[in-house]
Amino acid sequence: MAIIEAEPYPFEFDPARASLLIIDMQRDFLEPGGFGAALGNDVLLLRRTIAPTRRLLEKARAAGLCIIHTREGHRPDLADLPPAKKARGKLPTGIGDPGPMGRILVRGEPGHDIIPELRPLPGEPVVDKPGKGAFHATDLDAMLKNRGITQLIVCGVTTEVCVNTTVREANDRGYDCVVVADCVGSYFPEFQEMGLRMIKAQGGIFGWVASSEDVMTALPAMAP
Ligand code: TIU
Repeated sequence: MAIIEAEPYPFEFDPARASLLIIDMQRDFLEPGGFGAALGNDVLLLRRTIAPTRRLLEKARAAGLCIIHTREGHRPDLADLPPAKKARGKLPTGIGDPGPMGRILVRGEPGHDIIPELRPLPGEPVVDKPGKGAFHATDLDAMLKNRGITQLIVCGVTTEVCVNTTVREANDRGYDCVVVADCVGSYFPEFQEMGLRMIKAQGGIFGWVASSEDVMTALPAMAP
């Protein structure tokens, strides 16, 4: 057991029962021309998460931590795309439509891929999710339970959408979540701040918030 310095109070970290969960670090959210941009956002705001997440990912790999990646997206036939999600925003170019990185948020298209800086290694599960929460309509819960995992160290985008939704789903399923403040990003600075405050308020109503430095300090040293 190790301690992660975190808010609202130190987190008792058990690396053998923990997973690093990296949410939706996809080209469609972090590069120009994808879904994030179609929604009117400046994707550059998310890119500050890439370097610290890469450092944390490398350290977590070296420590032997379970790593799980997620991607938001839909089947090429869009059969799993709720009409309400497709219609939302009345976008001229929306989910399933052609964009500069292929069809937006469609599995198998270049924009749906995880950014090259954080590419999963063979053996690291990638969970394809049709919703904002990573537990909705996926096998993530079974994967975690099968590995005996009860603690999630959470990175990814965006803080107030897929990260918060996933943390809330995890919390209701009995997982302890630590959200890594500099490894989650929002297109909106005020949502970044409030998205983190909502997690750690009221004694950690949804979980903990820590810096990547503090998580890395608590990770065990590389096995010989
Ligand atoms: N729009 C936005 O902020 N996020 C999403 O649509 N998906 C995720 O957060 N992954």
